[in-house]
Amino acid sequence: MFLRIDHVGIACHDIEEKIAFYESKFGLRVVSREVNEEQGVKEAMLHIADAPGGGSYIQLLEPLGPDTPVGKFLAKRGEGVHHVAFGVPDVEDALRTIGGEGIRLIDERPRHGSMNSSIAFLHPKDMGGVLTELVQAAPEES
Ligand code: MC0
Repeated sequence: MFLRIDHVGIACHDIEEKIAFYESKFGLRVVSREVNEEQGVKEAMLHIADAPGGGSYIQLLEPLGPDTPVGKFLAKRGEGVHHVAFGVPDVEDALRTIGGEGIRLIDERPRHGSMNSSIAFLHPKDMGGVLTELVQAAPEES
């Protein structure tokens, strides 16, 4: 079901500072930036590699406010890995299959994600403490 690791989401207080860090230390390149109001984040995708069904990225996440998923995470745990996202061929199919396994779905239906992907989250309490995201890349990227 999982094609690749699509991205690792990293929560940070200052996205510009973290972009500069990854660019200067590792030569990574920002390929997309977006403010996603629904998810309460400002985010940037830094390309790592091309992979089956899409790319593979580091995603930097700065919260739009304290009462957002990333804002609450930063207050509780500080900066660090916020979630792991797996590429899937079809996010609705994946949700049906995973829901049938009794794993709690945060999203019953796909939402808008980075670079026009379709995304859905699985609850960390049913995923060994790891907030897990499913990503279906936008058609032109596949
Ligand atoms: C919270 N918890 C986590 C966690 N966030 N555990 C692992 N990883 C995380 N990222 C744990 C808390 O420590 C707590 O455990 C319990 O879950 C409840 O947390 P809470 O702080 O009370 O918060 P809730 O319950 O209101 O919300 C947690 C939940 C939420 C995961 C349901 O953050 C959510 O819906 N996340 C999905 C959306 C999201 O994260 N969006 C931002 C990225 P204890 O043991 O203390 O009870 S958007 C994105 O990434 C998009 C742009 C994209 O990829 O394209």
